[in-house]
Amino acid sequence: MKLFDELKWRGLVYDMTSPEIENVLNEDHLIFYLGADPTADSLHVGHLLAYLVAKRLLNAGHKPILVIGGGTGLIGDPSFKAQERQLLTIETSLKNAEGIKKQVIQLLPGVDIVNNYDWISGLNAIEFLRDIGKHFNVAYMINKESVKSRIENGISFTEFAYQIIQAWDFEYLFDKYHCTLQIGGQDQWGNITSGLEMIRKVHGFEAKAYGFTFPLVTKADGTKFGKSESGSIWLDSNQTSPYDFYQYWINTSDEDIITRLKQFSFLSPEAITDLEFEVKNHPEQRQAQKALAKELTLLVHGQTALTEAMKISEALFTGNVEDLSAEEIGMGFKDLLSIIVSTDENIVELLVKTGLATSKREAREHVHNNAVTVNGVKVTDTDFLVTKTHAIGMMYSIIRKGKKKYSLIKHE
Ligand code: 383
Repeated sequence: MKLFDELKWRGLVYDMTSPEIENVLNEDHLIFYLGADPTADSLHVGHLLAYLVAKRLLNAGHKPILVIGGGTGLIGDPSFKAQERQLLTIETSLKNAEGIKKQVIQLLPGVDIVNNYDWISGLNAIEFLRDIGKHFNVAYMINKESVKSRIENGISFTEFAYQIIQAWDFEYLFDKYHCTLQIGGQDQWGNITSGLEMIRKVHGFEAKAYGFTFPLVTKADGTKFGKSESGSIWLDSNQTSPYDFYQYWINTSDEDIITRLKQFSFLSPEAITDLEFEVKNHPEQRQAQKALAKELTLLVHGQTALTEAMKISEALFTGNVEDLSAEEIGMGFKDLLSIIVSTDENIVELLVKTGLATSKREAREHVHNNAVTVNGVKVTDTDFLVTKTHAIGMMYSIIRKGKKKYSLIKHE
């Protein structure tokens, strides 16, 4: 399949500034760019889609330039944002930019990365207004869908001027590197087209440059993509552990998983069609979810982290938790009901305290029925003590009742 047809098949084409793009993407070798602002010190899975689109273009022979918005991040993109943003300090913007840069390198090794702080910070007010601002008609700027609601409800000149700065980036990269295509999510359409506007004003109407956007990722149940109960799914392993990252994809619904594979995976259309068959016929095996979770965890976190994430998942599934380290338990049980104890405690008491039994009588029955294990070892005596000395890493004890009910005891 040719690049453009594949992007279409994967549901990654939202809009483009010219129908020529199809041919240009299929036949030419372009220099293109994608930008991200360092509003946080890590990218999240929404950004991941954008970098994967860049990777698809790269694999098809186009050359990416990845722009980190150290400069634009200081202004704040108002596109489809309901409210004015809190300004970042220069230190935060540059520090965040470093964090993001590392992740971008992990995703697209060897690709050119530039920080727009390098050219934007040198601009003075007279140059900004005379050399750049003069190319923009205010009516044109006001009419952008991306800032419409803000024009009505309030926008500072700072954020209103953002589109001009991103437009200048495109013109700058066009001029300096012959970069002729900017890609971005559908929210970036207004900024991308402002860039084309500037390129035409400066370089003449015959100047060939293009914009291409991909759609926002949506979920069948209407909830927001990229969030779990504990918040955003970040690429930084300190903010979202590789295990949680892995689980996020594993938990994709059967309804969404094929769409998600098309968008996020590099598996061939044939392989994805095979997985579609599996979802229809053996949904309980979750093969499609596992394939996606594996591929993305490997890409973002590497082989060691993937192996560990799979080990934790497997242990929780089979109940063989005694093989896990304290650290792995901390990750795997993060969202599970857990209680903290400061002394050794009796198993019957703990079964009640953790809600695994509703009464002591019921708790004793569970023990007599051989249904209770502590750290993978069967408990047969109702006088059994759960102790810190026997805890995993002197820190955690895992009580399991029946096949699938767990609770975590943390020893102080
Ligand atoms: C800055 C300077 C440029 C070109 C682009 C930018 C960043 C852009 C922006 N993008 C979003 C971001 O940084 O704000 N103004 O959070 C997101 N992107 C990508 C994609 C997306 C967009 O980084 O749709 C999701 O990830 O375009 O929201 O010269």
